[in-house]
Amino acid sequence: MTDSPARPATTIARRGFLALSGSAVAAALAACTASPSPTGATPTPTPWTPPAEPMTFPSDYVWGTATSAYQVEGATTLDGRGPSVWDTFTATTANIKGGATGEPAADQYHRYEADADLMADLGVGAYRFSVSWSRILPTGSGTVNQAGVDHYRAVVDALVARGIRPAITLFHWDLPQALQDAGGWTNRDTTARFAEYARVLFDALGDVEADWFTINEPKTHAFVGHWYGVHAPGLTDPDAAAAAVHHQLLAHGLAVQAFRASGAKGRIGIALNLLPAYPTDPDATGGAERVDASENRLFLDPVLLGAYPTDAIGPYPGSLPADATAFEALQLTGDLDVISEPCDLLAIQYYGVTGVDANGNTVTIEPTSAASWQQIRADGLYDLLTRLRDDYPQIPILITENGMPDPLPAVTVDDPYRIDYLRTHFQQAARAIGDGVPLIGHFVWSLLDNFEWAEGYAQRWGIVAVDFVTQERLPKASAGFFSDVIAANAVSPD
Ligand code: IFM
Repeated sequence: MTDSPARPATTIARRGFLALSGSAVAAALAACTASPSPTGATPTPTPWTPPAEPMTFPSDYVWGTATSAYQVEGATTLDGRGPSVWDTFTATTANIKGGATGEPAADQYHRYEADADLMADLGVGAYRFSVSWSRILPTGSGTVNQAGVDHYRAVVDALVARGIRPAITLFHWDLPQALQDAGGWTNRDTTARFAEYARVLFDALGDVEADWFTINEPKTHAFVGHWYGVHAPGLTDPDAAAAAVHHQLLAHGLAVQAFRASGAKGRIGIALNLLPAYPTDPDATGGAERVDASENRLFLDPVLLGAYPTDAIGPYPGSLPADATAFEALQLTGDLDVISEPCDLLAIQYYGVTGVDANGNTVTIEPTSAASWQQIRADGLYDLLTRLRDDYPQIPILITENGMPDPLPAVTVDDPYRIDYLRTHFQQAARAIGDGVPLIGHFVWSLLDNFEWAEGYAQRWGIVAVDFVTQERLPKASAGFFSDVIAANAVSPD
């Protein structure tokens, strides 16, 4: 995710629709789309208070923390790594707050052992990290860089040695620049290159019991990177965004097929950022359904139901304003069968909600964090989870990101707001489990303060602070809170 840039204004004069609001961008940015039902927008939550006794989780519930390669690794030119779109994008200093780059980030390339110790001390059961594609295949395809493979083998071994389950994301937005030069995700061939890359990793690491995530937040990468121009590769073309949606989803399906064919151990799924959309009044229901379609169903339906929704793309407020006919033309026979290749789990990333007004514009209805796109509402998580239970039944759900930034850019270890955020979200997760949601685990974003994309180092999302000069790790109060929750496998009312 990123801070909320202004969504490109879309005025459709012929039909007289209004320009889209900037807050619609925030909605799309919101790291994770909730999936409203195919039949309607998310209902207004009913008030709920936690029980007086601690709420316990299933004995095999997974508690984890998460990061991604470009955000924490640094070492962007070491050991044969090729350049990615984020190296290119950050080279233009105006793209990123403070002119920051992914160098040195949290230097985890060199510090993964110490970070694994840190997680073991906290009692974390799983660590979600991503692999840098251009460390494995420096030009995205062809000759494998063994040093890159060896690095991730060492990371996985360090985790397993401490009893921490690896949760491996294949693509967290850092496309090799050479593939971008050939059209990136607008080029169908990138899907075959992704499957090639995935096969290398399944062969190299598939002996380890792990969770695999194909694509992280395809919505954010498509919309923010290809439509808003705020993330790499910095395009401002809704049709490119639509192509990036389809091709990322197709790449996901191809990788799932490759996973099955490889015989790799573990489970596989896709990580979708979902965003519950609440109509602000009865006239806003239609607009909220369109926001739901573009934010949530555009990703959930093809993966889990094998069909795209018909109301996600087009010249209407809340929709992705691309050419729907051109989007259909990208879909070749059999694509949706590949995209809906059965997964073992659905990974969801939840940060908050959006309101939608009678004009179909997204609006702020809840307090925001330092990330202006983030409207915090804990019971939105419950609504999202129960909606997934009802509309996409029987697939286990894993929350692979959930968290908030500190209010100020300075290092702090005193973060009562984050404790409150985590406590209330854990409560809603426990509530959902009690109501039959097959939720199997919860990862906090993030383990460490890190490079927050267009925000550079100005937004700190870690439960562990990082001094980016000394690389010292300083656990925040929320890390202690999280550790206590893990130890008890329960969350108390306050
Ligand atoms: O930092 C991001 C992450 O890369 C993807 N999900 C949202 C996080 C916070 O913005």
